[in-house]
Order: sequence, then structure tokens, then C-alpha cells
Amino acid sequence: MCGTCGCGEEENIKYSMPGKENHKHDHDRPHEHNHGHSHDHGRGHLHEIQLELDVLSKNNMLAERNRGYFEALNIKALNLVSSPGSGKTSLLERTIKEIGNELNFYIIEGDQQTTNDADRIAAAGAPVIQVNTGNGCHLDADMVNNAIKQLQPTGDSVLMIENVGNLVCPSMFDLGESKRVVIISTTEGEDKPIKYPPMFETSQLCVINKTDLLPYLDFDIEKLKEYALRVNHHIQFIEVSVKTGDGMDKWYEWLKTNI
Ligand SMILES: Nc1nc2c(ncn2[C@@H]2O[C@H](COP(=O)(O)OP(=O)(O)OP(=O)(O)O)[C@@H](O)[C@H]2O)c(=O)[nH]1
Ligand SMILES: [Mg+2]
Repeated sequence: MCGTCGCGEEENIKYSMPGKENHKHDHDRPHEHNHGHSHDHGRGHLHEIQLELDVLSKNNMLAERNRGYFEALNIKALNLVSSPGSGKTSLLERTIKEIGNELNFYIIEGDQQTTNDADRIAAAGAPVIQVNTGNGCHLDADMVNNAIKQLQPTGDSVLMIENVGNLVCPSMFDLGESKRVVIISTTEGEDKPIKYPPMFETSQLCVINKTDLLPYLDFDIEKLKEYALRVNHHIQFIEVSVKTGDGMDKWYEWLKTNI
């Protein structure tokens, strides 16, 4: 996890909005969870565990603040998590283009570096802010809080938070979202839910993307579902090909009725 993977140096976090002057966020309070190797490994394992608990409880508190803010403004927030390259940004691009006139989307993009994804989202037509986490391998509630201060989503909107592509660390960090959606693509192998269970345990919906590639792969969708249900028997599934548009209607229906 964070305290042991060495992610999250505060000074490396950057916030940028396409079309606006890019700058590092001017934090209005000292950052309290700079946990990337600021501790002394030599002081023992107990210190490390305590630090990890502190980081997570601080994050949970900030996540609850975000949640309260979202509820007060009737902002439905989704946390999109996955391995790198499963098609999160592609899913958002197509969704914005196809139902952006029905739902009022705001997007937060999380990546270690580049504004590539924010540029794609801006071109698709939604307000977006890019958070570059530097060495960090996940977004946290404080980053989302800083991002929404700049993005300023209006009430009655849908805030899509594309987390950093990583099937491990993002599962531990509540961002204050209403629901968590894990996206898995058919090229990743059907055993991911049992290899990385927390991501599937903590998600309400599993979007299975790149179904257009199924004829060329040995990916067993039914096995994937069985594995995911083994770690989370409430999880729902939607199969899509963002490329061809297959199944996207089910995703839109879920968005309109489940969040
Ligand atoms: N064949 C196929 N390719 C897809 C589909 N959806 C996305 N891709 C491709 O998958 C690659 C990664 O897509 P992205 O949308 O950038 O994935 P991502 O999850 O946002 O990636 P990161 O932000 O880097 O984690 C791109 O080359 C897409 O064109 C799909 O349904 N079918
Ligand atoms: Mg992306």
C-alpha cells in the first residue's frame, strides 16, 4: 500500500485544466499525509503500520467531507478504477459524446504524468481537470477536494473520477464517491478478480470492455464473472465494446438509474 509503495510526494502533484494556465495547486493548509518514505523504515514495522492507518483514516475523513459536499449539491460521483489501458478514457469520451446532453458531466482525470486524457475529454466536450500524481499510484480524497475547488461542478451533475490506472492502491482510498466502477478489458485475463480482490470487493459495477476482441482471445467471460462474484456477490456486470458501441446502452441505462 501507499506507505510501503513509496507513492505520493506532495510537491510532485500538479493540477491542470485544458485551455487554462497550468499551475501547481496552492494548498490552503499544510499537507498532512505526505507518506512517501517520509518515515524512517529503520524504526520498525509497527511505525509503518501506524503511519498507514493514519494515512487511511485521514483520507476517510476527507472522503466523508467530499461526500457531504456532493450530497448537498446533488452531485453523483463515480470512481472509475482499473489497470492501465482498460479503456476508461475511451468509455468517458463516448459517454460524453452520446449522452452529454442528458447528463451534466464533469471529469477529474488522474495519471502520473501528461494531460493526454484531460485533452481527450476536453475535445469530447466536458469540463475536466487533470491531476498528475507524480510518483503517486492513486488519487486520494484530498486531491479530489483540491480538484473540485478548481473544476467547480454545478449541482445536479455527474462527476466522473478516472483514477490512476492501477489495480491495487486505488482500492484503499475512498474519494467520497457514490459508487465505484471497476473496468476490466478482455485482454487482461479472467483471473484478475481473484488475484486483486480488493478492487472487485469495493466496486458496485464491473464493466467488461473490449468485447469486440473476444473472437481473437481465450478470455472466458463467464469465468471472470464467477471469480468476481466469489469476492463480491453483489457486483453487477455490463459488457461493452467502447470501440463498436456494443452494450453502451446498458451502461447509459445504469448511469441514469443507479447513481
Ligand atoms: N479493441 C478495442 N480497443 C479499445 C476499446 N476501448 C478502448 N480501446 C483501446 O484501448 C487503448 C487504451 O484506451 P484508454 O481509453 O486510453 O484506456 P485508459 O484505461 O484510459 O488508460 P489509462 O488512463 O492509461 O489507464 C486505446 O488504444 C483504445 O483505443 C474497445 O472497446 N475495443
Ligand atoms: Mg485514461
